[in-house]
Amino acid sequence: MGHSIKRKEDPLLIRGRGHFVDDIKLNGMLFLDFVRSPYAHAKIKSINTDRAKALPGVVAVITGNDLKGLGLDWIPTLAYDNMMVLPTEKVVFQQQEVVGIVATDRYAAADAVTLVDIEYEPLPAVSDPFKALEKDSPIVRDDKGTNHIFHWEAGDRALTDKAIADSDIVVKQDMYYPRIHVSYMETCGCVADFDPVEGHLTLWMTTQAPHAVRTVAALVTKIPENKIRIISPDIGGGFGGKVYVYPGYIVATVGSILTGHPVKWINDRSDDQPSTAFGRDFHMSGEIAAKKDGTITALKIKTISDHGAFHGDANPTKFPVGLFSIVTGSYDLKNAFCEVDAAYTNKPQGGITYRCSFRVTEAVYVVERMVDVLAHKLGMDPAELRMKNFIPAEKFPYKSVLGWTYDSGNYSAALKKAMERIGYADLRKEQEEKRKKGELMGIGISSFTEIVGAGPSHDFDILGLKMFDSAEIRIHPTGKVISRFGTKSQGQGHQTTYAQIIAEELGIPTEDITVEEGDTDTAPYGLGTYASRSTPTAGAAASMASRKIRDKAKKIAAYLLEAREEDLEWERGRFYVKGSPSKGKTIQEIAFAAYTNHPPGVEAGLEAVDYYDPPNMTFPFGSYICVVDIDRGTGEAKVRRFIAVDDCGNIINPLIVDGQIQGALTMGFGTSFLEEIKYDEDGNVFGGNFMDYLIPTAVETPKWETDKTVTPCPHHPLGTKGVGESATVGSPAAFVNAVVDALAFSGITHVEMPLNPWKIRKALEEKGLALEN
Ligand code: MCN
Ligand code: CUN
Repeated sequence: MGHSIKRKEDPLLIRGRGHFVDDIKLNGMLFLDFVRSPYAHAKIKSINTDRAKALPGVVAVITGNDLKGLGLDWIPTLAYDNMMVLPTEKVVFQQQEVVGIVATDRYAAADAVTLVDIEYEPLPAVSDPFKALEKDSPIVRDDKGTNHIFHWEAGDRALTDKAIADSDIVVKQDMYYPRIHVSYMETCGCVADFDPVEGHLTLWMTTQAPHAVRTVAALVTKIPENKIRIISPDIGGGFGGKVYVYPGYIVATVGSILTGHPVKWINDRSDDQPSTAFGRDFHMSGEIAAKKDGTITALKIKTISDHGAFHGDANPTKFPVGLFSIVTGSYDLKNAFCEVDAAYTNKPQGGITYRCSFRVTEAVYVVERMVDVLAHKLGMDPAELRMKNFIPAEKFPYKSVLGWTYDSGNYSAALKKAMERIGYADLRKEQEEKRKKGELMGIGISSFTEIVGAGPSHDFDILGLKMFDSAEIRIHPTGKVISRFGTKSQGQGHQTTYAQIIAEELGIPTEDITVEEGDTDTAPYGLGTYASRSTPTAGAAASMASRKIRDKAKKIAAYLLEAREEDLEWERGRFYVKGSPSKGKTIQEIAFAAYTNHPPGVEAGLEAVDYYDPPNMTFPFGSYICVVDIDRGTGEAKVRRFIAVDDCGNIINPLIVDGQIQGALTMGFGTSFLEEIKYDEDGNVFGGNFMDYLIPTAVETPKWETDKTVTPCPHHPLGTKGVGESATVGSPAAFVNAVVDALAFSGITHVEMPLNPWKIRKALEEKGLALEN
């Protein structure tokens, strides 16, 4: 632990020897493609599949009515809603899957897609959630009769209103967190192989949560759970988008059942981007109040959340908006209130993806932006305002006014370190001088607090499945280890870091430890990888299972050494007799004895399983500082420097953590400057492919500087906290704060993401700051 060993998974991947879903080729395998809706909202008057069926190579054509016969035209989502698999009456978003074509090869399937004749009657669509919540809005979901999904609130509204009324200064700011797509390298897909003789389904699929999917599949299809095997092979990025269940998985399975052949479905990019789950789409109105000296007295946030046509969030909390109530962030606030109203619109489902920690992205963005807006209003330095209001280090564990118990933190230390690294005081002087010369430069801070690691099972479940996670460790006679986990890496490096945890606990070299995940037939039950939960849950389980093995190893060692257990001492990888260090047995010798010479009364073998239910979430945090220079001609904001100081407690592998942070910063950068999916009034999608959805490449991406502080988690067996999403959660506020900081002197209080040159140029023009060509 604490060593930057290279990732064990990489040699295979970089030599092209990975095993992704599309690498699976089975005898007689067929291919599935979809006819998709050109309309956002339309009645289906008729579907004629004759021409498609007549095309050579087409084996089956599957419509919503076919699924209806099987009770599979609608299925439950992970958020207690239902979603259409294929429509029978109307379509509810553009690019929705309408008819599935199963053919002998991909090309025949794609050709047949163009031969299905569907008569639509377009209906008025609603793509704006505010309009969706108005009385005369078109209704997206006829089964619900309303576009209002839920109202949710946290905190004391009356006390917060009173604190706001009693304060010296109040500022308000509206802000929109745009709809974005994770754009993983590998699109979603599966291979479904139903064996009619055994009644057994094997489903290789791009899912982050194989066990949960299997249980839900068993309940929905009535195929017994022991006859369903879900395998998540290598996954080319998930980022939350692969927790959701998509029609492709179900129609491929039905296709295999109907044809008796394996069926493969792989989304094209331009199918995937506009139809799979998106992130964010949160319209927030913030209000923050303070005393003249900068003491923050209250925070109030009102939000309209756009969920698209189905509420499908894989949200393991009892709160419909995930962990948004972490919105008081790093600040010691006495009064806070937040409320969210969620709407159905004619868009695909989503909201909780894209390294979000379940709406923590939105919460951090709004509080970190509001603090900056307040600082500018007060004429106070944003760093000073933060320092003044941080939860002091000595107040941990800290109970927030909205109900969370933060485990540990030292926020001022992280901010101080970031300020020193970047030379904050000098930058402020430089900014002042540049402004006199008419040059625009801005400095943006974000001091975020994350909440990850779901979770304590009393508060966290998916459809009743409790959010623990698991590790199973088997030591074989020669001391080599096979370990299996209920989580599923999509690129996070679990094969390496779990091996490091076991190595730390048992002193067995990492190269002797194999880590397996993602096969429901072999791995112990677990809820999967998302919410940066793997280290807090399955990582802890790896520790606990190792310790169980150590307890048994001690018994065997005592027997072998003819000593009493109490007289044995553990050092990494070895028990020895107290006082005579040369008299000892290595873990490998003990493993061999466990199968060849185990003590009477002790079971043979050396293995353990642990299901770890964490006592609390983990609360990683950090302070990021961004410096931007703005071109008054083009409106381009260029990130000159970006320092990220992260604290995720004790670190298992610094190299992997740095990789996680740099990757997540790049995604935060993309969110802030480039990415956005938009819809026009009729629900036509813009940004549904890589021609007009911009993601950062190595060319645009700034050079990240990273650093850390270490505040161990008090309740995790290794003192670690999760980290996978921290930098995506924390960084957008730093980028936007930097751009607004450059412009604030002119009275600009906010510019919406993505901060493209066009938007910044427009803001400059409005204030007479733009240079003419
Ligand atoms: N780690 C560590 N020390 C710590 C904390 C974590 O060495 N103190 C290591 C872990 O052991 C693990 C990695 O860092 O190898 C991330 O751990 P963790 O924070 O527990 O997060 P998860 O493994 O649960 O990954 C989920 C998280 C989420 S929710 C998204 S979204 C995301 C992310 O990880 N998706 C990713 N990072 C991603 N990285 C890649 N390459 N691909 C994705 O799809
Ligand atoms: Cu919110 S994206 Mo991650 O939790 O899989």
